[in-house]
Amino acid sequence: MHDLTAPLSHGDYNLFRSDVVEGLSRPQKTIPCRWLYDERGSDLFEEITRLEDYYPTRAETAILRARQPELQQFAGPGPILIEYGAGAGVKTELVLESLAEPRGYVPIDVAHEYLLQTAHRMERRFRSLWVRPVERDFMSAFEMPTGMPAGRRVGFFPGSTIGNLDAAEAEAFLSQMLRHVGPDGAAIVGVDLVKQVETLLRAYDDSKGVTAQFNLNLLARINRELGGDFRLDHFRHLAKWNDADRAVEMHLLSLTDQWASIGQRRFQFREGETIHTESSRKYDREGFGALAERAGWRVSQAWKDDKRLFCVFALSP
Ligand code: AVI
Repeated sequence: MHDLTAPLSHGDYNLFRSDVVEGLSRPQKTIPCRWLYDERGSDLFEEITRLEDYYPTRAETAILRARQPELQQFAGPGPILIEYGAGAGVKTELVLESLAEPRGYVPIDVAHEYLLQTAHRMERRFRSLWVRPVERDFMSAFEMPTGMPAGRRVGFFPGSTIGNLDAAEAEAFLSQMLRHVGPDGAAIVGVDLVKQVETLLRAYDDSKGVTAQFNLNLLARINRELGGDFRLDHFRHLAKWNDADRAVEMHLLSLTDQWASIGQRRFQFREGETIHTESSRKYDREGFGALAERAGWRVSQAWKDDKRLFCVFALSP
């Protein structure tokens, strides 16, 4: 999901512009969270994952490390790992190391540079591994590459990225993953858990202000790439808990009555009005289990960290 380098293609430019214009025309202004990840946004997100206040990356890595023997047993001998939204592939090495003689690795991401870097790194690190990067948005419908070696296919979706999908998207994603791995396959999915609201809000409004920069960078990107004239100092980052959706939401709060333009289009903002830029849904075991079941999976194992902040689910068809 991380767009590392490339300037927007014509098609992406049109999509970005129409998503922003359409989203800012709604009663609750909103911009899809995928646009947070330009080069600067991707760098800021990597910085977030290293913050003390942002616990999910640390907790998930600790689980994957502690459960290496169980992961190996779950995946079986000679598996093929399929990683959705591979990005920089930070946790990939940890999982590939756990597996017994993995035969293949298929990283999937829209970020060309990250994808190739990760693919090459894994090829060098695991000499006999069959590696085929797939440059696709993991939410689009697509097929696995041809010529995959025989072996159990294991889908890998770490980082609680599933939390950034709404219920329908999450179910569609899990269904497609099941189609990709087939009836003999498996999946490993990292999911952030519901917890004290205070802990959640600290993770999404960190004391160093990196998440605030990450969120405000979206307005800088609109100014730069779409010719907008947003005044960044007239907006503030806001993280809030939506109890009905069980999600932490990021918003950009207008600090004053103001107008902003994108080309010929003008948008009015009232003081206190917000642009909703991301939802990060949190689950419990039952809630995620029910979602997985609707998509044709069953929970085989659910591994939590010591503080029960995060859960890695092992799913079977
Ligand atoms: C990528 N995704 C799982 C992150 C999350 O926690 O929802 C994105 C993020 N937004 C703010 N901080 C991190």
